[in-house]
Parts: sequence; structure tokens; C-alpha cells
Amino acid sequence: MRNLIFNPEMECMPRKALEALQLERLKALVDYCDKNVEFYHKRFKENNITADKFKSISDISYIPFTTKEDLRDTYPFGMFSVPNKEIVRIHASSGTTGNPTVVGYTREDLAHWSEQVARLCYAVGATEETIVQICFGYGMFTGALGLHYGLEKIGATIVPVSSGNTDKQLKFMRDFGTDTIVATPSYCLFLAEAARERQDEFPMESYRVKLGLLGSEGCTPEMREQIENSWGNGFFSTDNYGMSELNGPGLSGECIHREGLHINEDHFLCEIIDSASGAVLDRGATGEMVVTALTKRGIPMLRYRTKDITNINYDTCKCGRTSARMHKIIGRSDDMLKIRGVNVFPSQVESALIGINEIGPHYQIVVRRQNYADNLEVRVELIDGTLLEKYGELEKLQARIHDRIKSILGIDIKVTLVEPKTIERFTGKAQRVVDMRNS
Ligand code: DLL
Repeated sequence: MRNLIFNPEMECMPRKALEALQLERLKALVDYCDKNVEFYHKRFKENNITADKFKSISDISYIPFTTKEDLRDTYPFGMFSVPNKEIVRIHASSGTTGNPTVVGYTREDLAHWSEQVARLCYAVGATEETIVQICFGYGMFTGALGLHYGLEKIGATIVPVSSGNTDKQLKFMRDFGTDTIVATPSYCLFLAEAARERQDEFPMESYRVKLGLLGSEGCTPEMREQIENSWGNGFFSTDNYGMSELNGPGLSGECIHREGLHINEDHFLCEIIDSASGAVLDRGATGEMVVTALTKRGIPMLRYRTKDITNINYDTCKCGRTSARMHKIIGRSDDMLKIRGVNVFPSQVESALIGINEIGPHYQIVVRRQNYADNLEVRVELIDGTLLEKYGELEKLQARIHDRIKSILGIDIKVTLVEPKTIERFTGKAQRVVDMRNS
């Protein structure tokens, strides 16, 4: 495969020059936030921070962290730095705990975002010849539009089919000669298996797909192998990472060597911290990634705590890029789960269960992978075991709990009511989640 680099000046910049650029951008950002975002202005004042204090990029540690809670507390536009007339797009996080986190983009932000995504897609073979089906849901989620405009910048032909409707997805793939799929790993696998199930009518040779630009959720090496074998015909996929608070997809992605995800470091300054103490860890150590978006202006983000656990390798890659590479996401420092593209916190399930008199406080969330999609089962303990014999009442209660949880999470779940005292008790922190996806 070719070793093409979309923006060699930025992607292959010597590290010294890159760090000088990061410092210059950091100082400009601090100055900008001081003047334009009350939230940061107050923090800088409290901590005696001014742009001229920054002599090297490690001085970033003077700045306090920004968290998801800060965004929620200032919902919806409290952290925006420009008036509405300069915001040309709004997205929001997929999670539903409390207020969503809302992000706004200026025209310049959108241009940067498209460039960030374009680099990652180009790195693995997307060109103007590419016919790409975007199978992420279009909407407030950043995945679909992020990839859409990044690929459009390259000149690819975009099929904005969105998610769902398997038969139509497969028909378009065959009829349009789609060669690239943008999706979550689980949906990409689901589509491959669906194609295989229809082989008698439409043989696998009728598909030309050979590249999967995957992301938004974790993908183990085993799952990647399964995806690639299911499509067959040399299908190759890469892992792409990002989050709505930091534009969306485009923060990092794998090149053809797949030895870590290249970070767009001229736009994002990444640190690894110890999640418990907040201390910055040495280069190469594993911990929570904290990201400063150096060029984002609509809603600037300084030292944003991603809660994602990884480590960063600063060696130059075989592809020639000097940009640092982050390890695939290893886990989360909180208990957030990503289910079919939606961020789910166990606390949301708990809040849905409060106030239902027939059930006790003990519950368990079981995550399984069925038909290549992740599913949640919420197991709840009844207070009165005799209810298990009253089917009518039991069904009604089950439906009530189901609807409450569904209205909060926005995804379908299965509710199972179990006998009193059958859910495991914990002396320490309760293990509410049983994740069976990799077992
Ligand atoms: O998932 C942005 C995105 C869209 C990235 C499409 C790549 C492709 P959010 O919905 O805000 O944004 O969710 C962000 O999802 O903090 C991670 O925990 C998780 N996540 C995103 N990409 C990956 C990945 C988008 N490649 C949260 N591997 C992040 C593992 C991922 N987890």
C-alpha cells in the first residue's frame, strides 16, 4: 500500500519545531481564552496565569483541568467564546446523564476539523476515487458529519446512508461499488455477516469494499481479525479516535502500519496523568489522557480530562510521520460504557430505578455482544419474591422499568426481575457492570 501523507509539512515536522509550534499556539490560546471565555478568565485569575508565563509546553501543567461537568454546569453555551453569529454548527455528546455536553464550531473550526479527519483517511488509502458509505448515524453525534467533511476534503464520493436498514446498505454497496465503510467496528462486522447470510443471492464477490475507517468504540485485535475475515478479499481496517468535546473524530487514527494512533499534534497537545492524583506522568507511562485543543475557538478546551486510558509513543513511525502515536484505548477511568455508539453511565440506570417501590437498591448491568451489536440487560432485585408468580403484574413492572430506562438512555435494553437477595453484594465498591463482550 502507498505511504501517502496529506499534509507532510505538519505531519512530518521535526519534533523540536512541532513543540515550538505547540507552545506558540498554546500561548495564543491562553491569551484568547482569557479575553473571551469568562470561565477560563476566572480560573486564570484565581491561579495567576498569564500567557507570558509559558516558557515550554510542559508549563501547561499550570492550567487546571477542564471536565465534562464543567461543560454540563455551563450548559448550553456558557463556554462558547464567540457570539452565536460566528457559530456555524452545534453538536452534542451522545450520553444522556444530566445536561448533554454541547459544542459549537466556528467556520475556522470546521476547516481544521475536516483537515484533521482528511489526514487520517488519506493515510490509509482514501482518495478522490474512493466511494465511501458513511454508516454512522447523522445527527448530533459527531461521527457522521466529521468523517463526511474530512472525506469530502479529499474528494471522495460520499454515500451518506447513515445507520440501519441493512438490506439497503448492502444494495448500495453492491450497486455503487462502495469500497470504503465508515462505521463502528461492531456495525461493520454486523454488515459483513449480513452480507454473508445473503451469499446465495448475492455472492461476496459482488462487494468491492476493501477499507474500513472504524472508530468511536473499542475494537480488540480479535474483533478486527473477525471483521477483516468476514469481509474477506483483503479488507483492511483502522482504528480512529476522538470525542465531541475535542471536535469529534480526527484527534488520532492509525496509519497503514497500525502501530498506534497518530495524534494530530499541531492541533492537540496531549498529556498522560494519574487519574487519582492528577499528576502528569512521564512519557510512555499509561494513564488518563488529557487533551488541549490548540486551534479550537468556538468552544476552546484546555486540559480536557478524557477519562480514556492509554499511553503515548513519541518515536517516529515507519510511515515517516513524526507525530506521536497513542495506544488503542485501554479502558476508562470512570465507568462509562459505549453501547451502539451511545455513552452510557451505570448511574443513569440507577437514577431510572429510584422511586420504584417494588424493587430494591440492588441491580446489575450485563453487557453482551449479540449479533455483533452490544446489548444491555439490567437485572433488578424484587423486594417481594412472590411477585415472580404473578405474571401479569410482573410483566407490567418489567415494562415500566424498561420504558423508564429507555427514555433516559435512548437505547433499548432488556430488563430481568430476579428474586430478592440473588444479586451479588460487595463490601467495597459495588461492581455493577458485568461486561461479557470479550469473554
Ligand atoms: O465517538 C467521536 C468519534 C466518532 C470518534 C467517530 C471516532 C469515530 P463521543 O460520542 O463524544 O465521540 O464519544 C467519545 O468514545 O471518550 C472514548 O471513550 C470512546 N471512543 C471514541 N473513539 C474510540 C476508539 C466519538 N477508537 C468517547 N476506541 C471517547 C475506543 C473510543 N474508544
